[in-house]
Amino acid sequence: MGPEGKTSARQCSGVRRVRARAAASAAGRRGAGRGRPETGFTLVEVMMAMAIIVILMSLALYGLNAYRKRAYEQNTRGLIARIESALAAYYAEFRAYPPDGFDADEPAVRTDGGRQVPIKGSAALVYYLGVPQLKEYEAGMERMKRQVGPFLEFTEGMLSGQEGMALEDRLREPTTEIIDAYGNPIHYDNVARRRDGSYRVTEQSAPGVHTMSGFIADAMHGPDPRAAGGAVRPRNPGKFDLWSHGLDPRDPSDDIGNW
Ligand SMILES: [Ca+2]
Ligand SMILES: [Ca+2]
Repeated sequence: MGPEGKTSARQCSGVRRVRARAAASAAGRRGAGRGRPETGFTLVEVMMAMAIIVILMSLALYGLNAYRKRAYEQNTRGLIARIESALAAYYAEFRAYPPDGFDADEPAVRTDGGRQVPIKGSAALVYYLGVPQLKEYEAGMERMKRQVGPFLEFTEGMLSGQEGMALEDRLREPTTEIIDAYGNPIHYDNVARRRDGSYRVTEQSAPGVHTMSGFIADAMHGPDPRAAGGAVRPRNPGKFDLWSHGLDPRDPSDDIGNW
């Protein structure tokens, strides 16, 4: 036998081995097919897939909640910044910030529409910033009046009131308050300095003290964030304090103020 014959014999035996392996493999598959179906999932596989779906869904929900929480907070910070700008424009005209209705020596009263109604807190701001005001001034020997404002262009979503209530009706109502992104009233305290050196500061821990409509319930209302050790101190002495009770009205740690 020559070298060619040897090669041929090796090739033949190689082919036989391949065929034998293929046959064994086919038999194995048939054997497996008899044990359980080839398609479908085991209970463990289904449970694992469901667990993964639950984990992904809870992660998405957590992300959405965190996003909404941030959006509400930013919205409320933006609202407070807008009120601050409007108060600066009011100050430029009157050389004082609007009265808040808490200080006996500086009453806050609405005089439009033939009614004289006391107002307080952010309800006072709705009037002084959202409704044109008359400014008295002297021109030579004469006392003149001119209309100034509104200093803040309110939208329905910024004000309390019933669903569908028009903006003009909200602005006309003396109990209408400015509401934060959480639907609760913004707090306003004019903390101007009196001649005797004291500040016009009022603790706003009880809802009846500072809201006109009382729609925020006692149980839902937190302490004045400026109160500490039995005393309440102005955060912006000589100016004004503005704040929201944030996501949790009872927890002072998430309050949002202009300080
Ligand atoms: Ca005050
Ligand atoms: Ca809070």
